[in-house]
Amino acid sequence: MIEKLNTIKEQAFDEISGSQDMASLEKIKIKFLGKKGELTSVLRGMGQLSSEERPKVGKLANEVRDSIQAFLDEKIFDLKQRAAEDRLKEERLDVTLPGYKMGVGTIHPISLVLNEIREIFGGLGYSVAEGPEIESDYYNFEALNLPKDHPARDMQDSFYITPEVLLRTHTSPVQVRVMEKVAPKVPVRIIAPGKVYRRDDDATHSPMFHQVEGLLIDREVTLGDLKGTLLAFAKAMFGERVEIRLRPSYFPFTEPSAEVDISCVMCHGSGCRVCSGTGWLEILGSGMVHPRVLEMSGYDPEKVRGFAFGMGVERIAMLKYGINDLRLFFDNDIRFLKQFK
Ligand code: 2NM
Repeated sequence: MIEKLNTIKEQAFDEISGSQDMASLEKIKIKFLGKKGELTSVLRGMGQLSSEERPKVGKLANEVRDSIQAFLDEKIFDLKQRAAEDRLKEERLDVTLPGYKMGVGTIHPISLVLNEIREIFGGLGYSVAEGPEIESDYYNFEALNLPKDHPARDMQDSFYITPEVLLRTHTSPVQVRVMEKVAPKVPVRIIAPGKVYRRDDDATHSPMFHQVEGLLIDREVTLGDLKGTLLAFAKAMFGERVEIRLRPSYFPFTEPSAEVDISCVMCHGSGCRVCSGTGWLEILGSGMVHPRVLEMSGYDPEKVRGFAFGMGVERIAMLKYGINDLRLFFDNDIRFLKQFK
């Protein structure tokens, strides 16, 4: 019987060594260790043994079973290990290969110009203020010296949500909100960039466009300060050769008021198609803040003065980049957009 057990062990080890897959290992396990396996049949015959032999044979049978099981486990572990290594080799990635090329977007020309305006006025000590695009009649009109029956309200036909709530027609309400909050503190130096809405829609007017308005309040502020500030802005935006001129104008929220022109970016003043032969291009509106506007927002117009200005960002971008059609900004045609890098 001892012989038989040793033979079983040898045979099992041989077969396990020669096996290359899990299925055949499973068969080997059943063949040697299963309920109807070789080892079991030897154990069944143990009844015939003498009481001296039985413990010895029993001990050996246990050792044989354990060693076969251990060798099986070892082989299964090896097989799994090899399978994992094979998979790793097969699925190997060369992480040094160049990746897929991603299309990189470009910044919209309006955003480019907005960023540049923020940068220029940032350098002059202005900070950026923002406010809601849905505004009350009070902030959009009333507080800017435009009472309900004022004829100048016709200049900016608006999108109304209720009779008292509308889409802002300019970013001036942002300036009013700031003045209310900080008055009577001076100096105030802010720009208010953002989207504004007017009931206009043709080749040169869009119902939504972008504005930047600026406001400065201090104890001594003059029209000369306004002109110097706007000249510095014009030169930074369009080049050092640029000159400006102020023409008298009217806004309800400023007195006096002025339109500001720059010398033509195309012909530098000699007259061409772009400037209709005048040598000048209008770029913004401006003026000294009306005393009533200062007063309504909590400032004493006897003690402080302010200047303010407002520009259309689309118009600035068209002049700066030589764009001749406003609608190009809103068509989202990438052949247009990708030219701005
Ligand atoms: C313009 C022209 C002139 C302006 C006035 C104010 C405020 F709030 F201070 F009264 N903000 N912006 C202003 C003045 C805007 O845009 C063409």
